[in-house]
Amino acid sequence: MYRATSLAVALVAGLVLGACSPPPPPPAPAGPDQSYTVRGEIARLPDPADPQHEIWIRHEAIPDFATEEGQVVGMDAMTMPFGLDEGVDVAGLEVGGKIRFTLEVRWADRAQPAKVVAVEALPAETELVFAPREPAPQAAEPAPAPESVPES
Ligand SMILES: [Cu+2]
Repeated sequence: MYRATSLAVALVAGLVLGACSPPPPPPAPAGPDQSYTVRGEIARLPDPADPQHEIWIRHEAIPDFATEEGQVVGMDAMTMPFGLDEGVDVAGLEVGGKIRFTLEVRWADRAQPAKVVAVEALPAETELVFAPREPAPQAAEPAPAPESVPES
């Protein structure tokens, strides 16, 4: 009888302890491989008909931009499309507007590895610098414009 009782006590204690222990944490959402804070100017707002939900931004250089292998190669200033996270409200944004944005890179997302996850409007008088990330080495000819999209 003593045995049975102690077993019951142990079981109850186990249940109580079990009830008090915190539930296992949910699997952590996978963080980005890299995250950058970049400034730029909106070149084109997302087209509601575009399933890719892309925003075009003329961005300043990103000197610490790294490849999938983690090699820092930098990115010059250019105009290019980025995926725009569904949670970002574009209501207050306009083409030509100056912004600071958070760019998250997830290389596993082959279709759209670089996504803008936050956008903050900057004052119109903000002076942005659309120069290459480093001064070009002494060149005989002027370097071509860094933009990937010619500006008209
Ligand atoms: Cu770029």
